[in-house]
Amino acid sequence: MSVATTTRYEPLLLRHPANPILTRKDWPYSINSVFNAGATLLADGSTLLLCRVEDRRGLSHLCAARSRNGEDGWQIDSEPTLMPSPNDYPEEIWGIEDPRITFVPELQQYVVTYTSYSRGGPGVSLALTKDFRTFERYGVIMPPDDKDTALLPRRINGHWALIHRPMTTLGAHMWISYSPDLRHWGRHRLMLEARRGAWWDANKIGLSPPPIETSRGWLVFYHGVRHTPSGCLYRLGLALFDIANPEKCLLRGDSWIFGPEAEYERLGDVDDVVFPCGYTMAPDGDTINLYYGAADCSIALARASVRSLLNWLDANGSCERRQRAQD
Ligand code: BMA
Repeated sequence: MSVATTTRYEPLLLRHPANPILTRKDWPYSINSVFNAGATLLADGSTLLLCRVEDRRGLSHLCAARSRNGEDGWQIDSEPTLMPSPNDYPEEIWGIEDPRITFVPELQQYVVTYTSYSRGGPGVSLALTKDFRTFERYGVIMPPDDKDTALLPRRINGHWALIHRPMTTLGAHMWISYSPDLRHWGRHRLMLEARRGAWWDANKIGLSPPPIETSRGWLVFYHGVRHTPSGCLYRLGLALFDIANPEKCLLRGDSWIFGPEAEYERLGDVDDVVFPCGYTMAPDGDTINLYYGAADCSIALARASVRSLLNWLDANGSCERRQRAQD
């Protein structure tokens, strides 16, 4: 049985020495903070981050930053790239947050899913773009309370598949839903449950970046939220899902693989948060750049090898059925 006591601690994610790579000081206009960015490679090989920017009222919008190497030399849009539009989309009255980007070859467009925040709580909105300059908004696709979403890059059995995290009386678990047209969603299935009790991922989990397609299945980073007397602790875990049937969990690690340790992760507007919303894949097909919000204040970068992540899951993961039995 794989238990944490027999798990050798290996740093699977390596922090970039220049972290944090983007802070409010880099911004061309006055903001409070920048964090939780979606990420993608553009056609010319450069990296685009769609950053969550919180203004000095406390409301968030999205702003694009582009870099040739994904590490430095960021060109940041001189004004917000996607602002909340509460007149047309009242669900955005308190801002838009935490985007995830999926390039969809069938549509030849990027699909951005993001949190729209209003009196009803956080909901899920979707927009399409070709260039991150103009967007076609589909509006709210999952009503509140729901967040932490990403679209899979291709249809599964003829339907689009969306991972999301509705809050229900059962708790905050990851679900997957299907759609013929990206607007109408159904066939909702529970995908991964938060554990209970003392576990690091008890009670509340959510998808982090979009799933990574590998030869072994969909590799998923998810965040777990531990409630402590001094606040919440956001850490990252790993799971693997069947490629043809993504609601089927093949492996799930017991321990977290990344948590707040560096000062910029431990101290900020919200202490002790690492919150990735995007990754890019290097030309070697194995190295990923994981972009994460640190303490709701800045954007940081960590590198990982997909092969090492899968090896770690083989050594430290177990199947979902056994997880539930342990609960
Ligand atoms: C989550 C989201 C994230 C945020 C985190 C810590 O619920 O709102 O945007 O980074 O809390 O505050």
